[in-house]
Amino acid sequence: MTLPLIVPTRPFAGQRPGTSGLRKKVSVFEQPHYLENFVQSVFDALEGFAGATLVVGGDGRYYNDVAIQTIVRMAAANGFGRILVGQRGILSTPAASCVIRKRGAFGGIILSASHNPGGPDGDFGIKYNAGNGGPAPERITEAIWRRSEAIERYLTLDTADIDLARLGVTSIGAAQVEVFDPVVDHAELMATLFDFAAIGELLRGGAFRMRFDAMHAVTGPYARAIFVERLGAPEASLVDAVPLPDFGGGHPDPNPVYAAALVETMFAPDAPDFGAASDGDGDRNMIVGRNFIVTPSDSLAVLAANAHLVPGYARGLKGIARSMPTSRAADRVAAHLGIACHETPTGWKFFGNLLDAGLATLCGEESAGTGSDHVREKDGVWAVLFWLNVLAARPGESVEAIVRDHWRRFGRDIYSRHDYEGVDVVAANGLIADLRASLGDLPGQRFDRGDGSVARVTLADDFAYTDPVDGSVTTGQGIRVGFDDGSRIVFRLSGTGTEGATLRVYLERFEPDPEKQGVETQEALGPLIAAAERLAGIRGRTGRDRPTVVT
Ligand code: VG1
Ligand code: CO
Repeated sequence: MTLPLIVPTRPFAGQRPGTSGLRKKVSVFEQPHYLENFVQSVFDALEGFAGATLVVGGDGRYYNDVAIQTIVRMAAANGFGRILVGQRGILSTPAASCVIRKRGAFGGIILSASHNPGGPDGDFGIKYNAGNGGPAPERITEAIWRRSEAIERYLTLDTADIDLARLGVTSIGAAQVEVFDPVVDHAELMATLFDFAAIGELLRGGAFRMRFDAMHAVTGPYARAIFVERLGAPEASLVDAVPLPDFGGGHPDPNPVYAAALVETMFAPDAPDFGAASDGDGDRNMIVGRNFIVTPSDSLAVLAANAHLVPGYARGLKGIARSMPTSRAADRVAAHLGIACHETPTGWKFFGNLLDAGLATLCGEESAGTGSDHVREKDGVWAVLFWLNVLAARPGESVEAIVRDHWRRFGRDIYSRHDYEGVDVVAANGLIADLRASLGDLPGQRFDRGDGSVARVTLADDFAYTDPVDGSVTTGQGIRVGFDDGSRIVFRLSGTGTEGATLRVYLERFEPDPEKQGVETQEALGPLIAAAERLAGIRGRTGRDRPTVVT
């Protein structure tokens, strides 16, 4: 038997996981021992996995295959008994969550930088998911980071690469490595939740056309297996459905800026009825109707309000959870249904406890993430199927009609996020620090509402969260400024970028009057945008006169 090699190493600074794992430039990960140090720190932060199962896979981006070979050897050397690897190294984030749960694995390692660009000059990332299938909670990610600061050695094996293309089991050291089909388990789970007969009828009928843009990222194979092979949608419904290591040079972030091609198709005269896209690792979703983009916060609310039409959720929702910067649209549905709506910090890791404890069924984030208790990650293909199921159950109603009807019933939370990417780190930190310092002075301040009336600040704080299940406290999660007319501005810095800082400004205003709900979003938010500038001095501090991305 091959004995583990003990390789001496020294710590790298900065191996602290962010909103969703450790993300760095590929060139950073390519440094000798960099990946190994982090992986060993993960294993050192865990206990009790001798002989247990580890799931490994990624979004197919550049360096995915190299990293998988390294991780497999290290997992075997560290005493895992069985290592499950997605064929060709492919495994979407939600599918990884599904497989960890279904196969009773101890945990999993997912290689992805999600919506960040890939390729030799792009980004790479790695995250650990626990046995519930969800992102490691902060208790574990902080332990991994502390370990990485003191690491002196890692364990590996001197063995040949495994063949990632061939399904089946091989031995390495004392461990068995199983290369498995990455789409089957997830597709089977989807079939238990949705009315595949009704969706299939809709997609095969000819009167309804969909377009799914996989952005050359991981969802291509999942979309083909489900929409085409199981549900009978024409092959032409899929675009950019072959995963590429550099995502075809694109930015696999499903929003109107980076998925402009899909938006163009959906706004053309002969547009399909339904459009959708997913991101690098398949956990995000963008939903577009004909001439109509669905705001992710609205999408969560619409799905919640229509969940009774979907077999997997027809028995009712236990609760809803949304990240703090996500609009309050879902809260209104929760109130209507008589269930709780939990407000968590940004990042899916905060939903895990609520889902495990049965306190929430649906979860969502404004960043195009929606999911449920079927796994412990957000799930792009799941969200698309949910929408298709709703459309099948409300025949003749378009995506736009369904959303407008929702606004009429619940009111419209007019919402937008402005991102300032690649901003100077010192300037961005200064902006947030000064806002934090001014919180005490804000309540009572008056801001012009744009129609001659004024709104007063009623809430100004730095969001902190106490997990209702384990009591853990997370602080510093974003500056919230709330007004007496229900409007809100949130400022926070991204925890997923790799270059400089990204400032996110989240803006929302409630419009209950159906007569006024047709307004253009940026126009309707104009006074709030001006208030954000007055509060934070964004232009002067960042040197930018407009956001990089508006969603
Ligand atoms: C962003 C989003 C957040 C999401 C996270 C991971 O984080 O805002 O809602 O959970 O990405 O999504 P940040 O810290 O950059 O705002 V993914 O698809 O990258 O796993
Ligand atoms: Co993602």
